[in-house]
Amino acid sequence: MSEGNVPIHWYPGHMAKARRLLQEQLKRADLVLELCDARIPEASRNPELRKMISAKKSMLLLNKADLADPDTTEKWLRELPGAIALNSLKSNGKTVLDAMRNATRDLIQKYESRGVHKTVRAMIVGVPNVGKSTLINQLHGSKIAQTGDRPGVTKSNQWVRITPYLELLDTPGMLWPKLDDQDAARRLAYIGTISDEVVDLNDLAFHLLQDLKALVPDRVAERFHVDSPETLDGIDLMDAVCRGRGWIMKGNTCDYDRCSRIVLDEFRAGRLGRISLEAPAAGEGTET
Ligand SMILES: Nc1nc2c(ncn2[C@@H]2O[C@H](COP(=O)(O)OP(=O)(O)O)[C@@H](O)[C@H]2O)c(=O)[nH]1
Ligand SMILES: [Mg+2]
Repeated sequence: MSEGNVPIHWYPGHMAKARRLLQEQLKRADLVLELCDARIPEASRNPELRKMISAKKSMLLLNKADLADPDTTEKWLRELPGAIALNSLKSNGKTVLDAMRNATRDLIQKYESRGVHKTVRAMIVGVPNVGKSTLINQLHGSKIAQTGDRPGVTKSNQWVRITPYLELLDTPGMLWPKLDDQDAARRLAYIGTISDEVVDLNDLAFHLLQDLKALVPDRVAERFHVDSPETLDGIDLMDAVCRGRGWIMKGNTCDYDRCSRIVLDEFRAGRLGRISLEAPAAGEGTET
């Protein structure tokens, strides 16, 4: 395998269509819930989407907070007033529903004063795989939106009634056409936002190991049975991980494909513990 950088070209054709649809649906929305990933609250916010929703009332949710370092999430919440940290798999949604009610109180009162029963329409937006459909299911109390641990599961827009006063719209995840920052692109790929079919998994795992080594060397040592990972660099680290976990092929060569697949899977499943890859200001993640 090479140690070079394999650029990520990631903008699937169907996203242009998703964008147009979203723009159309936005006209009907009273409120927008923007989901980002609590492990990478910067890289997982789509600047194009933010521009599109800038004229709307919106709320930011840091989802998958159960996988992020709690202290770093606290820092993000101080940095982003009004944002809510969430585990969509577990939360009963009360915090989110209360916040939505507060955000639209004026609107509802305006209608009520005219004797009109107003149904608030809220759109859930965000990059792929961030947990939009899971949140809808949690708020609805049943599996009404399809979910899956890969991008592109939600194809069409589905309005879902949550209460007599609230409807939610699930939307397909949106990426943006141009991303100059390859580090940010990689972080999005680490967490499964960009389809694994369009990225070089060996290159991705190679960089993920480098990042993890810098952030949480002890956990890398423990999980992959590597002595002093902080002293190893690049391909030497990947080799040590292969040997540590026994991913060796005939002829005593390292099985990089197997290594890459498992390293990514284990990171995504939180097997290395709660890790934030981005922190406010300093720009570096921290560990618990
Ligand atoms: N650990 C964790 N996993 C979550 C959370 N929310 C969603 N997921 C998982 O993330 C994957 C993508 O969820 P999905 O709702 O389909 O994402 P969408 O593409 O934004 O609609 C699924 O495997 C979910 O089970 C969360 O808060 N914590
Ligand atoms: Mg979805």
